Formats: sequence, C-alpha cells, structure tokens
Amino acid sequence: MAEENNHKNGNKYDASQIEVLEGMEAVRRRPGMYIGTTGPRGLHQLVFELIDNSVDEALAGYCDNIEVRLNKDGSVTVSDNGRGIPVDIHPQTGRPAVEAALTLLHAGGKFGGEGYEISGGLHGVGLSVVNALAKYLNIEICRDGKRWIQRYERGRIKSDLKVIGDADTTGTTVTFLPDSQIFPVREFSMEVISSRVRDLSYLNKGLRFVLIDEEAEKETVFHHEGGIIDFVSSLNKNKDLLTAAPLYLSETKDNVAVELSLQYHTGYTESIFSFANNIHTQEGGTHETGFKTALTRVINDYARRVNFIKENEENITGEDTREGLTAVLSIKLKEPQFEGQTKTKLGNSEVRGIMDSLVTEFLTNYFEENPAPARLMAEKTVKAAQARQAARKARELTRRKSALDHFTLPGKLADCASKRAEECELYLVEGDSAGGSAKQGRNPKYQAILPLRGKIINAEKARLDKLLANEEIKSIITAVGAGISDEFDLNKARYHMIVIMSDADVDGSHIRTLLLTFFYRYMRQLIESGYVYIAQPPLYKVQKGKTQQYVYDDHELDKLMKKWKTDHVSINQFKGLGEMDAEELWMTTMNPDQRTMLQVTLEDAAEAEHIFTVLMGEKVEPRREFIQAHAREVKNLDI
Ligand code: 0RA
Repeated sequence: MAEENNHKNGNKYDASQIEVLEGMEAVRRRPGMYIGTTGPRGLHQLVFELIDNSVDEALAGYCDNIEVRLNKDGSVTVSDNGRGIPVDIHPQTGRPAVEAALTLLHAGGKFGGEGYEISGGLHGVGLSVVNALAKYLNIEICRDGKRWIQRYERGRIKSDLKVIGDADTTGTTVTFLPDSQIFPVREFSMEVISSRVRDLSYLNKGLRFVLIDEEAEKETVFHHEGGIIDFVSSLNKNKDLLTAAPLYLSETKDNVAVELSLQYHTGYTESIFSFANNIHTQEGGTHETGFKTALTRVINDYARRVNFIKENEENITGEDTREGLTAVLSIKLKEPQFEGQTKTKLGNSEVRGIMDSLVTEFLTNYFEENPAPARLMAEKTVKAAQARQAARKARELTRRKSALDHFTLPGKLADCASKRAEECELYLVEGDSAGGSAKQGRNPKYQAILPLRGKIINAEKARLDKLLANEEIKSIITAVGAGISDEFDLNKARYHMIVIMSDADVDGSHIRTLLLTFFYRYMRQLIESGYVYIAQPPLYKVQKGKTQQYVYDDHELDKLMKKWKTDHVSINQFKGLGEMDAEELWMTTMNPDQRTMLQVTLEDAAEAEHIFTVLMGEKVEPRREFIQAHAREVKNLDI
C-alpha cells in the first residue's frame, strides 16, 4: 500500500480506495463465492449476515434487542441496540472505522476486537458482502451521544459519514435493498426469516427479536428467557411427558461451550436438533455423536445396575434410548469445521470426547439424584428395546408377503406406457380434480399421474411415523417402486422425474414442504440424483383482445401490464390447478417443449424438512410461499 496516499483527500485512485473497489468488485463478480448462490438462499443469506453481526454484539454482552423489518420497497432493515459500530478515524486509511467494516473484505477480525464472534455467517466479512451486493445500503449508528449516517450504492460510498443529530441511546441500523443486477428474484420470505429468527431466539436466551412485516403490518416478538429449555418445551407441546421439566446442562470445557436440554415424551419419535455456533447442523456431527454415545452408555449402565436388563440380555441400542426423546444441543466453539453435503455436519473431532464426558457426568449425576424420573426413562428405553426385538421377529415372518405387495400399484395411479425409467415422469398432483385434468392432458406414453387427495397433513401435523402410515404416502412409495430408507434402491425407481404439482396457495405450499420432507428423509437419493422437480403452473391468464398470455409470477405480470397498458385487459388469476382444463394444464405446465421445471436440490429439501419439523405441532398461519421461492434458485431447467 502506498504510504503517501494513506489519506483519502478527494483522490479516487489512492491505494486504500483501490483496495476497496477491488474487494467490492470481486464480490460482485463472483457472489457465489461469498453467499453460495444468487437464488433465494443467497438472498436470504444477506439478511442472516446482518442478523449474525448483531447476534455477535449480543454474545459480546452489549446488545439485547434486534429488530428485523421487511420494508414495503423490498429493502430490509436490521437494527440492534449494541454499542454501535465505531466511527472514529482509522489510522491506516484516514477513514472512519465503519467504512472499513462496510468495504473491506477482511474487516471482521480487525475491528471485532476481543469479541467471541461465533455466530453463523461469514465471520466478519458479512457486512461488506451485503454492502457490495446491495443496490443501496444506508447505515445509521448511535454512539457517543451522536447519530451518524452514511449511504452506499453497490458497495461504493455515496455520502460521507455525517452527524445528523443527537442520540441518547447506542446501536446500529442497516437498511439495504438487494441489487437486481445480482439477484434475479428479490422477494424475501417471512417463513424463511422467521424460522431462522425463531431458532436464534431459542439459542441465545434472553435476546429479544422483533420481526416486522411492513406490508402485512404484522409484528412478531421472539424472546425466550429459558433458551433451549423453552425450545424443548415448545417441541414437546401437547405431549405426555416423563419429566415435569426438560433436563438442562450448561458447561464449558476446553473452550467449547455446551448447552443441552432434553425431555422424554411417551411417543415414539426422536427429535434431536443440534447446533454449532448457532448453525443448525442438520447432518449432525461430532457433538451429536458424543451426546448419543454418552446417553446410550449412561442408560445401559443404569438399567444394568437396577437390573432392568438381566445379565444374559442384550444391551439397549442407541436408537432405543432415543425413542420419545426430544433434545436440543447447542455448542459454541472457536474454529468450527463444517462438512457434509450441505456443510451442516460438525467435523471437529475433539468435540466428540468433550460432549461425551460432559454429558456422561451430567446424566450420571441426574440419574443418581432423581431416582423416580431416572426409572421412568430407563423403563421407557427398555420397552423400546423389547418392541424392537419383537418387531424384528414379526418383520422376518412377513417379509415374503410384503415383497409381493410391492407389485400391486396403487389404484389411483394412471401409469405411463413406457417402462424405461429414464424417460418416465411421475406427477404427484394435489387434488382429484387437477388429477383428472392431468390424466386427460398428459402424454400417456411417458407421463404417469398420481392424484393426492387434498389434505395429506392432518390436524396433528403428521409426525413422520404417522406419515408413513398415510395412504397417499404409501401409494407414492409403491408407485416409485424403490422402497424407502436403508432399503431404498435407486435402480428400482420406476421414474427418473418425480414432479410435485400443487396449488400456488398455502395448502399447496404445505403439501410441497411435506413431500420434500418425506423425500429428504426416506428417499434422499432421489433428490441427490436430481430426480425431484416442482412444476411451475401459471398464476394468471391475461387477455387483451384476441391475444392471450399465461403469466408465471407477479413480477412478470407487472412487466406485461406496463407493456400492454392496463385498459381493455382482463386478468384471470388461477386459484388452483383445478381451474385449468386438461389442454391448458398440458400446454402451460406439462408439455416438455414449453414448460419450466424446477429441480429440487438437497438444500431445498433440507430446509423444507427443518421448517416442517420445527413448525410441526405448532399452528402454521397462512404464510407466503416458501418452497416456491427456494426452488427458484436452481437453474430454470427448460426440459
Ligand atoms: C466492533 C467494535 C465495536 C462494535 C462493533 C464492532 C459492532 C459491530 C456491529 C455490527 C452490527 N451491529 C454491531 N454492533 C457493534 C465496539 C467497540 C467499542 O465500543 O469499544
């Protein structure tokens, strides 16, 4: 860096300015390197980056309130009551520190001070990345009794930092509009944002989040003094419980902060949610393994000691010990390593032993000090083991019979003529009436139709075990013909294209979430192989005189209205697939020459599963489309 040019003095070409421009340009040229994709996931990542910065300020102990506001113009505001980003002049550049934070890619470490920055995200480069990818970004800082503001456009300074008044509080407020040159779709999903904010509010106890939807004029507060204990209680709502309150462990060992809360219910499902540095580790990892190992060992030791398992009897398996278990595990560590297909598996090997020893000690003490609940828990897992052994015997007896069942295709399936899986498509169609149109409109040579009766999700929000008993799900399994879970065999799949075709409304979005969750859990290879798609039926039919056009989203509608002017134009909104006749459905949605199909990625499905599982049992209010938004990030495949 040229020494003589350290101070910006109107000369645009001084060294630090060049560094800034190059950094911002690098982000704009290759946004994927910084935020993964420029689809909906990357778009939402911008908001999460800002939230994570504020969460870091909270973890440093200086902030207890974070506000996230979706503004009507499509911009987002994230505001906190922390110390405010420093505004003093940075000696190396002669510019305010906040500018460095917003324009230098590696400003995080330099300006983060001694803070224990552990929240998810890009570790300090977040702010500058958001700035680079924003059409505009306004920052407001309250600090030292003053209120400062500055404006940027596409990462470039538009106005110098200036004082606009006095302030009797402190904090940072960032507002940004995602840049249309970077993001093809710029619509934020309340569901995606609130899902993340909900998690963060449980994971950071006491931290208060306010989520504001300006358009809907709706405000939601997420605030949990009990932290992950409240998380477990909420997951266990409406369940019969073995202990009055969830168990809770909070301990730090070798610089790893561990929090665990767990509670058994009388049901049979296992729900473990693990997090590392506030990131949901969907694929588990060493922290989860350490926990499970300890749980299995402590329960076996106890069950043997009190003679629930006799000397000649086999051990309780890990799976048995997790029947009816709800647990939330959250650890914070300095250098997390994320691995796995969706980078949501914690890899740090030292963590396994740390977890194991902390949990072993904790549970052993708990069992000693609380004999009554200890007994209940051990009994529950012993029963699970007995049931498993009995079920295995029963399965062995019926295996023959069920193998034959696989050949009986569901009656509702209108199968295709071709038997060459590579060219065969299976449409899972919401509702009998749309199913009827699809059957009439399809190309029967290679397109098969399986109508799904409206509500696959019942009032109970279908735990996954129940889901497998569901008739609609059963017919999907039979139609696909490749089995499920461990026994899934991709080579047996009867179609290489499985298309979810549901209405563009809340029910349709639920059905999609549920089906994706199901595929993710039980037929993951189908998604990994790129066999799962979401159909894109039009939302509107627009007519002007004799010209008629199908329109697939609101943005496109706006454009068309501007082009056609509004007079003498009629807009017909499709409320559901059922409103289209066979010919229309074929032409707009199923005909390979014209249709657009969205290929589902593993990330889409994982996110669907997360939303499904966390919201399960809770009342899900009408929300904007979620998967629709998410699936768009995959290339629009014109097949
Ligand atoms: C570095 C130092 C200080 C505050 C922050 C960073 C800070 C960053 C963000 C980002 C969003 N909200 C934030 N709040 C604070 C403070 C240093 C000091 O006051 O001594």
